[in-house]
Amino acid sequence: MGDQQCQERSYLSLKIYPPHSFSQKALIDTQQKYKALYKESIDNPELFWGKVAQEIDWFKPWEKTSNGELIHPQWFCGGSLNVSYNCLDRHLKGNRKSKRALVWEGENGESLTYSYEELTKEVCITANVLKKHGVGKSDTVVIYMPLIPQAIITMLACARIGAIHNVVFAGFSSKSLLERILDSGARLIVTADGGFRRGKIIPLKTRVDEAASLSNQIKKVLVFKRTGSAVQMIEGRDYWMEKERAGVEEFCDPAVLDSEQPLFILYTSGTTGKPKGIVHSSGGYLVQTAFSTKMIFDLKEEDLYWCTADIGWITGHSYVVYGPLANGASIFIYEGAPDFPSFDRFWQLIEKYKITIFYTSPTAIRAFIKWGLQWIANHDLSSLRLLGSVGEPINPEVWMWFYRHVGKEKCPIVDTWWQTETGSILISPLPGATPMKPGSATFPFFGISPEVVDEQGNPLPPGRNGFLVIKGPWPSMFRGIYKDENNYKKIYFSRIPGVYFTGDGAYKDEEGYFWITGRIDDVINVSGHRIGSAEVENALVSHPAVAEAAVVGIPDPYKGEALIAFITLKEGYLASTELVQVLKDHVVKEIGSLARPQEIRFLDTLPKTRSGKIVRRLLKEVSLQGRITGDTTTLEDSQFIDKIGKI
Ligand code: 6R9
Repeated sequence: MGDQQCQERSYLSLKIYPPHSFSQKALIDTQQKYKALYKESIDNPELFWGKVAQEIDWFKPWEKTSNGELIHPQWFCGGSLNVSYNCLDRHLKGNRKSKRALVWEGENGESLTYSYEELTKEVCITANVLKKHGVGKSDTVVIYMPLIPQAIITMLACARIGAIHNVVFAGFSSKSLLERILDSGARLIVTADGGFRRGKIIPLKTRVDEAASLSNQIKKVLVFKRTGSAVQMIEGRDYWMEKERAGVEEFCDPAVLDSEQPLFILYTSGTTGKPKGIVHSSGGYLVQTAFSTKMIFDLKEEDLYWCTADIGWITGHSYVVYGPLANGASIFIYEGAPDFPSFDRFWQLIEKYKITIFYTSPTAIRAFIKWGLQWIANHDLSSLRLLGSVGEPINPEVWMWFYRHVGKEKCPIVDTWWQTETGSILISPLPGATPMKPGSATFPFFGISPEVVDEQGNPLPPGRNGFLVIKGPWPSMFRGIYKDENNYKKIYFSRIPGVYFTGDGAYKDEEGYFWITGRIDDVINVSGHRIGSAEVENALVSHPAVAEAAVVGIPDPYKGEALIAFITLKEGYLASTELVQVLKDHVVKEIGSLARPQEIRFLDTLPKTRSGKIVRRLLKEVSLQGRITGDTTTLEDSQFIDKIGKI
């Protein structure tokens, strides 16, 4: 066993208690209190969530807390509310009118601050522009933007009028964008002329033009100015936001919406070749994101909270925008990458703005470790009081580095496990109460009953790895896959009936701590982003040289997992380093740079079962060990094993 592995093992038995100074002021300050409230929440979920829901403002109170269903759940039935009202207007009544709602820094160093009053006004103006362009309740609006305040303003503007936003991450290609536009039925897109990333301009409007040219579904494009780069504007279709906002009213009445009104659709990768449009509600989603933000991040009025996720992902929806703003928190967002123009960009920002809560990903932390302590040493990070991690399992030694060098051993770390589908965090420490174990997401949040089970759904004893499932519904649970009822039922509720199937593997230790071991399906987690093997395979096969493709994920010291593609070529094509480059570029063009394979390997045949299914498991083993140990009796081509051993 190597030194590093030895160290990892020794961290596994480590328990770190929340610093006393933190617990003293925390909302939940002892494990006993957590346990008592948790028991209450499980014994009587209706009563529990009913109480929690009173923390948000309802235009009309709900009649029934929930319909009790796991499949097609409904929460706060009969109630009506407006999510943007809850994130904005209600704070104006109290003393938060001039409180900072949003602080932003651009990659080029520009900075902007919006008070709650200013943010409300901007949201109203944008909502009125959307209305002027014909957007109404339940219409879908695609948002394809860099991380600038206007992106958040547009999300809230949709929420204000009951339109359903579909945010597409700015790193996705025009093809991926088009796929999401078509599936969600959007006729209007909100974008920017471009965004800054590592000194370069991401040509967002050009990509929108490409997507729009391939379909006549897109009738209107509203464009914010960010980079000032020249863009083509098509008369009657494209409009500058700056011009459109002039002349609209500065107030927009928040629409009175049913608790179950969809708030947004967000696409995420699954095991099929097509991303799934995950649909979230208004009432249940807001109640649980607001409550979990308050409890898990132990929010205080003076906090300046920075979650580094992009709004293109669920973390950006729940823990950049809706959860914190519903609590009247001050949020910070940054447009650029952590390594530009220098490796200490994030530390500069924490020091400059006196950030108090810093929520990021294991991938980012692994990069900080790689760049070295010299980048962090000269910065004053004493404003920090709480750290968080999300998106992938965090290695214990990466956890320790974060704890020591960023938190200086005085900040608890909340390792938060959840998914696009769950809407909010389901397993996490409570920072003032939970004794932490580096690498474990620890215990379930209030109202949540996770279990580790075998293929038949039987609970497994401590230490045994199995499937992570969740028993019973919770308010922020997704309401479906957009226009895909079959897969909704099949993927999440069929394999083990009666529970929600997460697609993750996990085990519980003797003390009941949950340890998430990663995906058990064909979803690969690269730098915290979910990528479906089948999507990358489809992209590869769409190239004329490729006959067949199989994509697997292998552990990567920096990205968590890296993509390895195995391909067979069509007649007349020869393997070469040039072709490798061409194929990598092709995937980037088809999906986006996040799906670029790290390696492409050529084979003359792919391993298949007798029924013709590619056995990715074998390819993964080969990539990892250079040899095959698993069961191979169902393989069609037994020669394959000899062949692959030689590549
Ligand atoms: C929030 C988010 C979900 C998948 C999930 C799991 C992995 C997320 C994790 C974690 C271990 C954590 N994941 N948080 N694994 N520890 N704290 O990331 O949503 O993009 O839908 O990804 O990410 O594998 O199933 P999403």
